[in-house]
Amino acid sequence: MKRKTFLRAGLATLSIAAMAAMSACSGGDSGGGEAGGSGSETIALGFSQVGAESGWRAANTKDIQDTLTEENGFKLSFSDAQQKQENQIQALRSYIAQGVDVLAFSPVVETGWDAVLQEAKSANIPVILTDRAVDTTDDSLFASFIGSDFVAEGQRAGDWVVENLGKDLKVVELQGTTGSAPAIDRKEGFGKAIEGTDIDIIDSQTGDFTRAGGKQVMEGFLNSHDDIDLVFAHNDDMGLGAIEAIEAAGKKPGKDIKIVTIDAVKDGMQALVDGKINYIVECNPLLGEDLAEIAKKVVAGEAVEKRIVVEDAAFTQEEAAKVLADRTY
Ligand code: GYE
Repeated sequence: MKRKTFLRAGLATLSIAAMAAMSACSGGDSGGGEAGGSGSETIALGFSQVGAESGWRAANTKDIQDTLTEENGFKLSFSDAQQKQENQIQALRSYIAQGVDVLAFSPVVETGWDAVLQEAKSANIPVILTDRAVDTTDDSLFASFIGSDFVAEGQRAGDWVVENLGKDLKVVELQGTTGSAPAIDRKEGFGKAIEGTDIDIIDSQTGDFTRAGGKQVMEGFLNSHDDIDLVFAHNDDMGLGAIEAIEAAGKKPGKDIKIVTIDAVKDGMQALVDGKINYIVECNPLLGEDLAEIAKKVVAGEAVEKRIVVEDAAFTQEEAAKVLADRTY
């Protein structure tokens, strides 16, 4: 996949990973099969997914399931938490009880993970975070975090607005899930970009990263404000919901009200090409390959990068038209 920068290697990771490697080799609890050609044991990996809230999430799930296969040396247990933290904690606890070799999850919100992460650590099961960060003071509770820089994504969206749409605008913001890393960070990044301009966020509410949520919140915004210049949506799906609301109100999305979103999934890119969205910052959902690589390393007791930042692109309407046909998700 498109590459990234490696920030720092975690020393704490090595000790957890080394213990995990020992238990993976000695225990018969990992499925026991030989990974094709490599001669190593199959790795039992328990993955707790956020949910199925967006096109991005569907692409992310498919990529993880297509990559962590038996041929690739994995026995994947996968569960969908329906955007509820308690479901994720329950799934992680059940994987710990099963004695998987490694845990991976995309945390729905940032806080509240210390207890379950501590339980994983006590069971010598390393944890890999994918996509979203956790807010913890103890870095030894996870081995590695693979995902995009969400602050940079928000800032890139804001920079484009400042440079291309002018410095005096009234903006409504469709936020992602309250308390989630992408919602917190994209808001912060966009805020930085518009600092010192007359671009004002006149209203901001969560649409929970869903199309239905985006539509509903946008209907409310349109009822209470008649001077909206721009919608900043934290993902494509909420932007697509906003398009429906704007059209239903008899206005033209992309013209009467401009729209900037983040993700660049196929439906979003199509709306960009159709002129209904004005700019999209990409968030790459294809994290499976990195997850497989890091999981193999931690289970083998090798040191891994503590933070892997996935690289993202960004698209104008003209740029989207050139790549749309080749977009696989
Ligand atoms: O942007 C959104 C999804 O965490 C980066 O979650 C992910 C976000 C993505 O629901 O579409």
